[in-house]
Amino acid sequence: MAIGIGGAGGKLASLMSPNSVAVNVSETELQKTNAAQKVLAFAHSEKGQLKGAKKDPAIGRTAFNSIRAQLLELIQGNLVISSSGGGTGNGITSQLLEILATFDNIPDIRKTEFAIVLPYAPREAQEFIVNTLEFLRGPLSKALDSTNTGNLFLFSNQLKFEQRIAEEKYNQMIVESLKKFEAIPSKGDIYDLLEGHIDQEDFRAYRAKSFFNNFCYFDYDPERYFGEQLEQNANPLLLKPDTPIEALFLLEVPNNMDHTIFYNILDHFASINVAPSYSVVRNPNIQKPFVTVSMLYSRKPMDLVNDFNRISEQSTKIKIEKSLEQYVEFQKMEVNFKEEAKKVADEKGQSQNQDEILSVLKRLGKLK
Ligand SMILES: Nc1nc2c(ncn2[C@@H]2O[C@H](COP(=O)(O)OP(=O)(O)OP(=O)(O)O)[C@@H](O)[C@H]2O)c(=O)[nH]1
Ligand SMILES: [Mg+2]
Repeated sequence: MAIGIGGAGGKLASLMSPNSVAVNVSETELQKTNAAQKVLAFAHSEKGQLKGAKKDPAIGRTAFNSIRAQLLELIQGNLVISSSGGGTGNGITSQLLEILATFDNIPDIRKTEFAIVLPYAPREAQEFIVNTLEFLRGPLSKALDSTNTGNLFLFSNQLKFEQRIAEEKYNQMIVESLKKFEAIPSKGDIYDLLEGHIDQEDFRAYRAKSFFNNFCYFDYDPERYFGEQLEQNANPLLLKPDTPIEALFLLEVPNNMDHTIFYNILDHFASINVAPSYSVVRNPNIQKPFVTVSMLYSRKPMDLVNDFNRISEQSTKIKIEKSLEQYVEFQKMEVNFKEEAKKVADEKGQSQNQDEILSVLKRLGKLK
C-alpha cells in the first residue's frame, strides 16, 4: 500500500495503488487525489486553522502531531511517497523519519520504504531547494543511519522540466517505473523459472534494507558488455547511484535463446565485488532479452547534498554552507559504517574475516 503525503505524494500514491492513503493539511489538495482513504492533518496559527503548509516544513511538522499515532500505524510495512520541496510532505515525512530513527529494532515486515520526489532547482522556487537540502542532510540521513527504514527511492523532477513533460504524465512515468521494480518476484512466478529464484520473501528482505535503491530496465544485448549497457540505460527519473553494495536482477529470455547469457551479468557484478540475487525466466512474449536491475547503495549525507547540488547548479553559498555543516556528520557516518560491517561479519559467523570485510568496504570507497 502507498501512503502519499502532501500534494505530490497524494497524487502519486493514488496512482500507485487502489487502496492508497493521502495525507494533507490542505482539504483542497486532498479532494484532488483519488486516494481510497484521506487523512486531514491540522495546523493552527494565530489566524486560526491553516489551509496548507505554504512551503513551510515547520507547519508540516506541527500538523504531524494531529495524526501522529494513526500515521505511525499506517506506514508499517508500506511505501511512503512525498516531495521534499514543499511544507507538508517535507515536514510530516521529516517527523516520521526522525521518529523511526529512535526505534530500537524494526522487523523487516514492518519496515517502511520511502519514495521522495526532489525538485529541479534551475526551474523551481528557492524554498523548495532549501527545504530539500535540510531534508537530505537531516531527517533522511538520520533515519538511514539508524537502519530503521526500508529502501529509499530518490526521484527527481529534472527530466520533467528539461523535457517539458506534463505533471500527470510524469507522475504516471514515476509510478510505472516503480511498478516495474515491484513486479520482479511475481514475474518469477508467472514465467518458467530457469535459474536462481527471487521469491516474495527474498524480495521483501531486500526492500527492507536501509539503503538507496536505484533500479532500471532495458533490452539487453548479450553481445555487448553489460556494465556499459547498465550505465547507458540508467533510470532518468532517479538520482544517479553510487557503487552498489548489493544488487538484484530479473532476466527475461525469449524463446529459442540460450539463457546462460545471465553469466555475463554476474561477471559484471563480480568485477565490482557484488554477488546479486537473481531470477532468470523464459518469457515467450518478448523478442529480445529484457533485464530489470536494482542496486542498493549508500551515500554519505555530504555526498547526497552534493549530488543534489550538482544537478541543481545551486548558488555557491548554499553549497559551501551545507558542506561545512556536513563535515561533522560525515565523520559520524564513517564510524557507523564500520560498526555495521562488524555487525554483519558477526551475524554471518565471519568475525575472523572482519578485517577482510573492512578492507573490501574501503576499496568500495565506503570507508576511509
Ligand atoms: N513529480 C511531481 N512533482 C510535484 C507534483 N506536485 C508538486 N510537485 C513538486 O513537489 C514540490 C512541492 O511539493 P508539494 O508536494 O506540492 O508540496 P506539499 O508537500 O503539498 O507542501 P505545501 O503545499 O507547501 O504545504 C515541488 O518540487 C514540485 O515541483 C506532482 O504532481 N508531481
Ligand atoms: Mg501542498
